[in-house]
Amino acid sequence: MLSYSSCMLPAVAALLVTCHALPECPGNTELPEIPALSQRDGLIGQSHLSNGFRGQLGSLVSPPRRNRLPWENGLPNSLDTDPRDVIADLKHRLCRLEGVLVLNEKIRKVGDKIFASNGKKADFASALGSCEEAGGTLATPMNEEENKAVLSFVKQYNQYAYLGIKESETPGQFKYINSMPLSYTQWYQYEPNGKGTEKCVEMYTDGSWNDKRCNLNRLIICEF
Ligand code: MMA
Ligand code: CA
Repeated sequence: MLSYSSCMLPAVAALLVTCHALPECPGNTELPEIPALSQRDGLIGQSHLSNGFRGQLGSLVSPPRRNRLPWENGLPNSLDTDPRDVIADLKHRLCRLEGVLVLNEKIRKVGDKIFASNGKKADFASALGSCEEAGGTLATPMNEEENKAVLSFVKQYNQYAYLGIKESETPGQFKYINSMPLSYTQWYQYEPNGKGTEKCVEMYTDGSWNDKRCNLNRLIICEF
């Protein structure tokens, strides 16, 4: 039998993929509200969602989209069968979950990235493994705003953290875990200085970076 998570994961994954093109959470004020059903009538038949996405939802919800009948207005969202309402309901529920996680300081959202920490410590390989097992990777700040978000976890747990950066075969040259060259750095003064002996990178409690041996215990911060 299919588990709840195996049923929901494709739909949620498809939803997240298309999230950037859809209205965001209320409270993120730069983005528009979800249009009322009546305003959306003109969209029938020209949905911007991919065929694959509609196909996935089609297997979960039926009948195909139609306008609500007058007596259906005001039904709880949980009884919606129109894919547009199903999507709006899923978005609403995701927004509420994210709100709880932000409020409880479990996650930081920066643009499309979500940073999270479980407050635990591990060596570099184990930390990376934990992040990947959860569907993410090690936190890899690529601009000042992301660096500050990662720093806020370092301060929250008062622990240095490993970043998703490693030394390349060329000593002193560092790259992202996916082998791409760094586009943003925040080295502490005179760092990196390990010259091939410190192949990982830790973040200090002021947000600056130090190349460091990979076998130490450092805070696990992931990005998703
Ligand atoms: C330690 C170690 C290095 C760092 C220096 C800075 C002595 O080595 O943390 O990675 O560059 O301190 O003084
Ligand atoms: Ca160093």
